[in-house]
Amino acid sequence: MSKAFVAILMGSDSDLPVVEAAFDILKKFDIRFEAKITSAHRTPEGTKAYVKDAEARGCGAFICAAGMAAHLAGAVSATTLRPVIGLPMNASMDGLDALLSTVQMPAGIPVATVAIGKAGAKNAAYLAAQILATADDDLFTKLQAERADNATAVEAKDAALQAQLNG
Ligand code: RP5
Repeated sequence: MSKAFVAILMGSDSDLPVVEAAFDILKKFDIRFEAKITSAHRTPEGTKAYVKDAEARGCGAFICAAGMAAHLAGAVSATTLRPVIGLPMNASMDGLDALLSTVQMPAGIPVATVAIGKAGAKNAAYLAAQILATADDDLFTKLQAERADNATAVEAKDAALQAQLNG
């Protein structure tokens, strides 16, 4: 089990079905995580208090999922020096509103923004894992092994395709 933990914040329970894809990746790598529904707009004080507390308890990276005028990741980044990963949700406008709200941060307050939707949720978890792995050799080795397995799986699929095409 990893030492540092990942804090996953989401603006609404309506984000949960997509955010759960991040839970699965973190579980796969035995990374401790917390998840919390909290909003930059609806519960601004609670969001700030949680981030400060999580930081003090050893949070190594924050993942912030929000849709529409998505300010959660930016608000969290304004509150902490820990890395913040922004996950745009498709709550309206195919998620483009959330993508731009999350990615277009002013200089000095960074948010590492991943793709809209489930691929983004998975990549948010992978990126958080890679951040934690800078100080965790066991985790680094697990990530390396998974990359190798992925490459092997793609090569096997290609071999099957070539066999099908060439008889
Ligand atoms: C955002 O507004 C949330 O992150 C969610 O994606 C979107 C809609 O929220 P609900 O109206 O479904 O609670 O703050």
